Amino acid sequence: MLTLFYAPGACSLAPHIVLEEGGEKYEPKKLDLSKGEQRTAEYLKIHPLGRVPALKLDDGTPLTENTAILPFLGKRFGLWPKDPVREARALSAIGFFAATVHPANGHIGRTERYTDEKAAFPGIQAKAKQSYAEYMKQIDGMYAGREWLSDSYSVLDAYAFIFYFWHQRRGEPAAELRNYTAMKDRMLQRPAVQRVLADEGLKL
Ligand SMILES: N[C@@H](CCC(=O)N[C@@H](CS)C(=O)NCC(=O)O)C(=O)O
Repeated sequence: MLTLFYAPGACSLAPHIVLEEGGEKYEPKKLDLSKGEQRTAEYLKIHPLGRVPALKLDDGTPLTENTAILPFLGKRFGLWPKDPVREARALSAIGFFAATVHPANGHIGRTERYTDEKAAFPGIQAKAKQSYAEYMKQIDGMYAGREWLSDSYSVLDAYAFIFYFWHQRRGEPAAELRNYTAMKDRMLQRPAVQRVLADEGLKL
């Protein structure tokens, strides 16, 4: 059985949704990041960086990083494109989300990781918010004229959903992202998404 280590409202929301969509029995293990549960000696053996998500595979070995976890789960549950070109495009989107969009969020919320100079925080945060807003527009464009990022619902949509949620949670204007907002509304219709949001105590 798969085990997911997750924290409410974190980027682990994507694999959490995908596991719930998959319909297989899995073990969800909630970590409280504010209490530092991601940095215990026991958890660091699973994820040496002390982050979520982490997935324990059927054989008990850990898998970290959304870039690996999401394609793995997607293939297991039929939420990943089979065609080689579509798969390459899916990897391209995952790379963009993980290496560009998510780090911009980190610069806003975890600025201490990027400089020791407190005086530099506001400038870094302002620039990162600006970049993040640009990325939101880019993702909005990726959804133009389509329901889902790939040909059908896939792990990409669960991943994209988080960045919209974070943007909205910061009080940024999200409704003007019309395609992205419509996708978020489609996500909210899905029973698996509803169950995960209830479990994580999140409201969109
Ligand atoms: N590149 C990693 C990022 C993981 C990550 O930064 N997770 C955050 C939550 S979104 C975390 O665990 N933060 C806890 C901490 O930094 O102490 C991935 O995509 O899996």
